[in-house]
Amino acid sequence: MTTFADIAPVLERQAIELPSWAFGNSGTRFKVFGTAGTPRTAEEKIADAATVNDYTGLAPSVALHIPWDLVDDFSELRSHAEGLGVSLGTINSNTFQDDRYKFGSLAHSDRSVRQEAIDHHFRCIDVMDATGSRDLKIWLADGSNYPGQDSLRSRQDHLAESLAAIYDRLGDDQRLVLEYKFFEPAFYHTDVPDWGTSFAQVSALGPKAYTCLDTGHHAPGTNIEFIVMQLLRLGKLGSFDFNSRFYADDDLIVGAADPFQLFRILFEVVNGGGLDPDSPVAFMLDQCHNVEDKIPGQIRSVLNVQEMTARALLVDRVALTAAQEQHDVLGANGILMDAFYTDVRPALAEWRAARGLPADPMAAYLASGHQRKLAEERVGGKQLSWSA
Ligand code: PSV
Ligand code: MN
Repeated sequence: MTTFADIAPVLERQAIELPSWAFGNSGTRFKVFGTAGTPRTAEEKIADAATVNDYTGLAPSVALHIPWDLVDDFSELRSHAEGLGVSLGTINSNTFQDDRYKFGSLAHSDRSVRQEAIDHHFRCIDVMDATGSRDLKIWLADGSNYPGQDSLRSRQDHLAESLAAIYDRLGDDQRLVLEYKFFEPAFYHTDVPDWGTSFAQVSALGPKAYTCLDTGHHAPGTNIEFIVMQLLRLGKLGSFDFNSRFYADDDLIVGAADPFQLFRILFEVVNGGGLDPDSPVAFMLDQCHNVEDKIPGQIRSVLNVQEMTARALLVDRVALTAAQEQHDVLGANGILMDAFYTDVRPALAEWRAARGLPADPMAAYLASGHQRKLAEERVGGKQLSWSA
């Protein structure tokens, strides 16, 4: 039997990075709705991320997207964050919103466009030097829409060359994580569509390059936990972008669409040492809150990850191994399901209270009046959204 006391030390070190863009307005191609109190500056986004951490104790860092979060002085932004009790985390590059990248960026057929994209990543590394960030996250919109439009093979070779140039620029303590996505915005082929391609590319680079797994970037029915197991086994799972999907890359609250899938993923994370103290795995959210308030949306998200982590840790592994060895199919499955169905919320509430955190962070935030205060204070200026 594994008890809550047994798993507490792991919960203690759990950290989930928040995306700055979760606090801006977002939407679909049909409409972006504004919300009162939405940040107008990178500083305000960081303040909102710090609020999530204040209520949960789970989110000590915030990821930036460049150029969405471009400021004149990143050292100042770093001090601002640290003053609020959070650090600046992953730097996300962006080569998907500029006209020059219409036919791709790091995999483009034209050398000069590739160089511009490489230079953008060099600037991101400069930002990392100022913010103290460890990870450069690369997600590419590169791909094509029609068979024959471009050479799949040459683009892959260009990509390898571009990534090598970026990798060479990394400092000793910096890492590159390469995210994959099977489609969108390109619809015929994507240059980094799957974990295998990301793995092949990062393996060619060296030990400071890893794969980033965004839970929304797989075809329906994909066994994501198998990929998690494999990447951990290969030592190349660098980070997660957590979110939920019903249909495409929905970017909804993690654990909202399929809590059982999140449990299965975290079960493999635990098995593969992803929560060990020296683990290379960074846990991040990549979400947008189109119709719900953003701060409580992020609070709900990190709590969902914590709850499923606790359940995954509670699996009776001794009993499970014994059942597996005896080929006790239903017994083994039952042991896993027992942990999944355990309501850890009362124990987590107590655990929080013992640490001076609100027992119920959602209720405490709603009762605090903070959301109303932000709406009153943040008048004028231009609310930020999913763009620079
Ligand atoms: C692409 O869909 C993606 O998952 C990448 O991580 C981007 O940086 C992010 O979404 C923007 O929300
Ligand atoms: Mn992502």
